[in-house]
Amino acid sequence: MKRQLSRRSFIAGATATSGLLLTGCTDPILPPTYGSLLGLGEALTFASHRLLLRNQPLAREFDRGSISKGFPAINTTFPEDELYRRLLRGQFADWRLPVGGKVARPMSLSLQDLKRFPARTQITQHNCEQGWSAIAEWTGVQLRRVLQHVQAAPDARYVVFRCVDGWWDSIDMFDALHPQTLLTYGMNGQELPVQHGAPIRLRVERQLGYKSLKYVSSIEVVDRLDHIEDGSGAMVVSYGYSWYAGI
Ligand SMILES: Nc1nc2c(c(=O)[nH]1)N[C@H]1C(S)=C(S)[C@@H](COP(=O)(O)O)O[C@H]1N2
Ligand SMILES: [Mo]
Repeated sequence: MKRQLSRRSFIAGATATSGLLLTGCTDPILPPTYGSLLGLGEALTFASHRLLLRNQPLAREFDRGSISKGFPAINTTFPEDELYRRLLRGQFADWRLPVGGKVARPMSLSLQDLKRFPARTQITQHNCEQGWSAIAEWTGVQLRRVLQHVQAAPDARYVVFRCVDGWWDSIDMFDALHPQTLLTYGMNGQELPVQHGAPIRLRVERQLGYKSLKYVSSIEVVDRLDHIEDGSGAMVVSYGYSWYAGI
């Protein structure tokens, strides 16, 4: 269901947002990269999105006929990692996904474990920051089911993902608990192909394509990001991209 935003409520929202930013009530609503001039624009976008999308509306879903004939595969399309290649040869039977951090029951999940959760299938548009987009059908488990299963701490704030090819990124709980945020193992009705991130690829539908990590190798629930890697929240920040890539 779409809700029309009146100009008045938009202005009210924007004012409230900048109010929140200005009062120094920074902690709960700012992306980890807010402490710079560049970060200010990102923080404003982030805070407005959190306000305007607070009812967690779904990203647009398409019908089967809209699925793109060719879906580009870019950046890493076949990780060079030896262990990865061995697991692939065994059809990922020995692959495990550690889920830990601020959770009551840390565990390592097999692909079968992930497939035992209720599945969700969605046809969505992937939007790459490099200017292309493509539509595909994704099947997987909602991240929120996995977070529930491991009993993520109720006050945890972010989920950090690491990948076989060294990529890492994080999302906040708002996006982590969104019904369309999936750990996918299927694409267009087939097993997820290697070039698109087998065995598990994250889908974060309301952010740009780079947040949808391929080859996910671990999940960590945290309440702060400053002690993770370089503290910026995402590998791509060092390449000039923003941590929050809301669309
Ligand atoms: N681990 C990992 N995740 C990744 C990438 C990558 O190279 N490695 N590229 C990102 C970018 S910029 C995009 S647009 C999409 C590309 O996904 P595709 O190859 O399935 O089209 O994956 C994103 N996730
Ligand atoms: Mo991208």
